[in-house]
Amino acid sequence: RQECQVLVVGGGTGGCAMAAKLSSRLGSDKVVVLEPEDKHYYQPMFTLIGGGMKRLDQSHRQMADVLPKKAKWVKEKALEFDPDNNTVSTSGGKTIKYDFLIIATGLQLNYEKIPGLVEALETPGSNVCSIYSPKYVDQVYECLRRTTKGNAVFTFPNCPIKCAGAPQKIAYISDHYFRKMGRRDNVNIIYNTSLPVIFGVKHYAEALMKLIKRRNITLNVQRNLVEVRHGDNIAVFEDLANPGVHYEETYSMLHVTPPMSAPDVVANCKKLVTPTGFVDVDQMTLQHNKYSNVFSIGDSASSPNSKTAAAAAAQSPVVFRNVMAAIEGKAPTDIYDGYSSCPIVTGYSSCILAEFDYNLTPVETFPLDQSKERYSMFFMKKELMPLLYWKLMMNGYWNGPALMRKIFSVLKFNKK
Ligand code: FAD
Ligand code: UQ1
Repeated sequence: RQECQVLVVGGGTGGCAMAAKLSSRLGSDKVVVLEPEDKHYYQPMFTLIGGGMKRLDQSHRQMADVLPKKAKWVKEKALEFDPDNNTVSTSGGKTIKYDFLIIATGLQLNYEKIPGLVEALETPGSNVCSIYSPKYVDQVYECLRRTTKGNAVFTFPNCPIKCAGAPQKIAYISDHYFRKMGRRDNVNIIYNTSLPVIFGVKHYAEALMKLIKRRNITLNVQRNLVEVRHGDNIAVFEDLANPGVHYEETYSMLHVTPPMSAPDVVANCKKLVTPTGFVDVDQMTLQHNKYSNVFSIGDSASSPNSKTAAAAAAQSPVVFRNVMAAIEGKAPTDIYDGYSSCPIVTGYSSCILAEFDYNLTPVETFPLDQSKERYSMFFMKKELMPLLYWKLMMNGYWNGPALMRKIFSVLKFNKK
């Protein structure tokens, strides 16, 4: 049995940022981080690894070096939450009692939900790949290199996912790759999405539709991958507008974005979650709707923002101030506006930087039209963001770009 003031479950993007902020304020050994993994991955780099622009070993650090020294790391998994008794039981047989709990367990990748997919991904020399897992991301560039003709098919599942732009980023990078290699005339690029539109924010969707047309990419909406027949190189899709109607697509290369959900241990704790399995928080304060000493940050929270590291960054000062208020016995007052951001990499030197809030209204940081493809935004995504992540965000110093945006607007660089 162990006790702590604040227990952070999950030492990924949101959990590590919260542990850094809170342990710095509260002092040594007040904060416990429960996290079973040895490595902390900077997942936004996976898209670039898929395109051969970065290596997998550049995307991770040792968890011990990333988690704050002032917090105590318990290298175990949360197995059961008991919010009525303020305890979490762990895979090592511990029961940790907390005053305040922050759930930052991210999303679970459910590759096994698509029949045939795991077998296809795990066949040596497979032409099926996925940027979403460190286990499969290296296969993406290998697939690109091997594909000389036929259909390169890209999928987007029928559920909320992290970085909803990533499934199309890898399609655009692939398009650019095949053009550079002089193979594009022989390779069809097919982007099959379960969504009814290419992107949820109209301002960027319009720019992306033009790009798709100009680059001759086939877009099929409301198509959900339901099976992979690896031996025949066939992917089976369901037409979500006509349930039960299936299409078979022959592929030379298949890039899969898997179904995702909150981790089972979280989703199974019915007291803590909404019917869809996400931690039931107030979308403004990120405090639990029933248990006032419980908060959630990042992908496992029920707040209806687009799930990204950028969103977790913008949530982090809100959760920090609201937890501090709760510790002082006060009601939470800080509010998260739903900010999220998605650098939509469109090739080997260009990027559209989408930024928006709960209303799906663009909230742009820079004094230029971010819906245009730009090298500056690509450089920021590829070279600056990793530094910002490791040096600032993981040490609790990055609260998202709101301050930067205000400075640009005070300097009258704003567009309006
Ligand atoms: P994570 O960072 O995933 O961390 C969750 C942690 O919880 C993990 O360390 C895990 O081991 C731990 N955990 C899980 N279950 C348990 C348990 N039972 N007990 C204890 N610990 C547990 N975001 C952007 O802002 N910009 C981008 O360009 C971008 N691109 C992306 C591209 C790809 C391919 C991917 C996969 C993601 C991308 N993201 C991007 C999204 C971003 O990485 C996530 O939104 C972010 O990491 C979410 O943070 P989190 O803390 O909620 O979860
Ligand atoms: C961001 O804050 C963030 O989290 C650290 C990302 O993930 C790596 C991003 O991709 C982006 C774009 C932001 C937002 C930052 C700026 C400067 C617009």
